[in-house]
Order: sequence, then C-alpha cells, then structure tokens
Amino acid sequence: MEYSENYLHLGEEIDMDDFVVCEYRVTTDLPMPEAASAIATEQSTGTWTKISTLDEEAFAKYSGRVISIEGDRTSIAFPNEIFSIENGGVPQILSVVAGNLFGLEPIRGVRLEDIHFPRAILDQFPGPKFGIEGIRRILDRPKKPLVGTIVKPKVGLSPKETAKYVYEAGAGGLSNGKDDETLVDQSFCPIEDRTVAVAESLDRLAEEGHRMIHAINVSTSGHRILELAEKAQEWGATQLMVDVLTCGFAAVQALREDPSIKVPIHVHRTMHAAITRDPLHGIAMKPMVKLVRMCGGDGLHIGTFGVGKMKGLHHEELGNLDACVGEDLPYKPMIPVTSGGLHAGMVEALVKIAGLDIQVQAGGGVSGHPGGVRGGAMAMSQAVDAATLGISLTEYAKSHPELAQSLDKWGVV
Ligand code: CAP
Ligand code: MG
Repeated sequence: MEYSENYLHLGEEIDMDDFVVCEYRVTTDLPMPEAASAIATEQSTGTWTKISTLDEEAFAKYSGRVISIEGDRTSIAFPNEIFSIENGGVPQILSVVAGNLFGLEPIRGVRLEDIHFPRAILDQFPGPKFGIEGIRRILDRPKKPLVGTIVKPKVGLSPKETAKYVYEAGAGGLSNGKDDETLVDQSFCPIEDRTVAVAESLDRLAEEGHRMIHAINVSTSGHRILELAEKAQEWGATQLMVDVLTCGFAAVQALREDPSIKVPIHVHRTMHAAITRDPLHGIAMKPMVKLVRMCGGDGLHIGTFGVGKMKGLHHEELGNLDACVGEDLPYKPMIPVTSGGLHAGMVEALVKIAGLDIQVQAGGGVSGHPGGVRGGAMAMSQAVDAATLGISLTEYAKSHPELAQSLDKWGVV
C-alpha cells in the first residue's frame, strides 16, 4: 500500500519520555526541511532511495521525526525503540545520533550540539559511583575547589621521579595528581613501579596529615583495560584515568561497572578538539559530557572558559559545566575538571565563572614555578584558598610569597 514517508513533524507535540531528542546545527545549500529530513531518514528507517522493505507500520513506529527548524538549527526526535541499550549501549546510541549523517553529500556541515535522553534510557546507565561528594569524602576536603596537577614532563620521568613530584605537590597542598595522557606503561616508567611508588608518596602524605589522590592512566586496548585497571588498583592506585575518546565511552562504563574497581574514575578527553572544535561540523562537548556522566565518570575535563591555553567556546563550556552537575540527569554530579595552560593567576577568574565545585588543574603552572613543584603547588593552593574566601589574588599574595612569585612570573588573568 502507498503511504507518504514524511519525516517532517514540525510543530507537533511529542512525548519527551518516548524519544531521544537531538539538536543539530546544519550548513547546507538545500532547504532546511530537506536537509533535516535527510538526517532523520538516514539515521532511522530510510536510505538514499525509497525501499520496498519498509512498511507503513514500521515507518510510523521507528522513523526519526524532525520536530523543529529554526534558522540553521533543527531538533530531531528518535523513538526509544530504535535504541538498544543493554547490548549496544553508547556505541549504538552514537551510531544513531552521530553516525552516517556527518558524511551525507548534500549537507556541508552538521554539528550535534545537544542530546536529551528520556528517563527510560537514563535509568539504564549507572552514573558516577563517587561524583563530587564521593571524591570530597575521600579527600576529607570541604566545599572548595579541588586543586590538582598533571605530572610534567608528559613523558620522561622515572617512577621514583614521578613519586617525588607527587609528594612535593601534596606537601604543597594539592589534593589531586594525575598522569599525563600519553603516559601509560613505557619502559622508562612502568605502570606497576610508578603506581607503587606514587602510592608510597600518598601514604607518606597521609601520615603527615594530608590526603591526596593520584589518577593512574590505564588507557589501553579494550580487551586489556579492566585487567590493567584491576592490577593498578592492587598496586595501590587511588584513582584511575581513562582517555574517553581514544578508548571509547564503553571503556568508562566498563570501569564503572566492574565491581572490583573501588576508586574514582578521572576522564580525560584527548583528541576531543578534532570532534568539537569546528562550530559547524562535528559534535559539541556537551553531549559527550552527558554520555560520560551516564557511563559513570567521576570527573571530566571540560575546558577553561577561555582562560587557559586550549581553544574553547566560552558559552559552550558553561553548558558543559551544567551537564556535569545539572539535576536534569538522575545521577551524582561529576566533578568538572578545568585544565590546560592554567596557573595560580587564573584561579580567581575560574572560580568566579564556575564556582567552587570544580577541579582546577595545572601542569606547567606547578612545575614551571620558580619555587619548583612544591612552590607551584603552594601557589595554586593559596590561589584556591583566596578565591574560596573571596579575597583578591593580589591582596592574598601580599602575605603568601609563593603566590606572589607565581603572579610575578605569569601575571593575573
Ligand atoms: C595540561 C594538560 C592537559 C590538557 C587537556 C596537557 O597541562 O596536561 O592534558 O589540559 O586539555 O597535557 O596539556 P598544562 P583539556 O597544565 O601544563 O597546560 O582539559 O582541554 O582536554
Ligand atoms: Mg595532559
């Protein structure tokens, strides 16, 4: 029987409980209704030509619906039934909402800017095990920003040197340390020796009354990551780090759902700019923040609000922040990690923008300090204290020489 395959449902009310609704920005020479329909078609029940195997009932049940078009923006609603969560998960979700559509010939650019999931799908994901409060509890840290470092150089330090760096950072007051994203298990710094040595530093700090955790990077091939994470934990890891885009969202979820993993998961986003940077094509960070939180990351890099070294879109980074902590997702809040070219002189500006529930993290801004790692750590901690107390950095620096040295070297932003 002939029926009309119309993917346009402009102005129609839909029940948000029954659909995953995606917001796209589209650049095309086609009229927008045609371009949006092409996306809905490709990503649900259609293809480039009409097919004999699609019947009216399947079309009505499973087709994507273009529910709004405003300028170059369109919202497309995909029925819950076309998602396969238990077997499929985020890889399957992405193949629908962020799949072939990026290559459609008549569409010059398309960017997935946001996703809204219905409760029925959200409830099938675990969310963070620890989140902000859980990490604060481990650190016994009141409501002020977590303050961390990335051991620098990225590569080249031995386990002993790494452990010394971590000790000095903790002695200077930092709450969080982490491996850099390119370090995993190279011969100059084997992961077992590094993890054991860092754990000794953390134990020593604890004996001296300071709690700190350090994320060991277990980013590796899919078939090895759980084993490596479990081993790292046995060797004394207090936190694990995973690169979500190179390892996959499923890697975050696998770590979260492994009952033997009992430490928080720090999620790095190396490679994200290949996907997020172009405002007209790719995937904005916000949908990926939501997916990481759904999968169970406890903390995630979200940018520096235009303050640090990495290119970012200020208004989008505020949206990322909201996706980390907002109550529209039924999970614990995930700690937003702000990192990339940061130093003490930026902390006040960051706290003004993002508040106290953030992790401020500096690599070069700690180890490039004239007073070495300890001096740099003290300067960062002092800056966090000043910002928490609402005292200006320049004022606080008058009685805090390490902060003053940092401001002399790098200024105040
Ligand atoms: C920062 C960093 C982080 C980036 C990631 C680096 O070092 O360790 O990986 O911040 O960026 O390797 O650049 P510095 P983002 O503090 O020395 O700059 O958080 O935007 O993903
Ligand atoms: Mg790094």
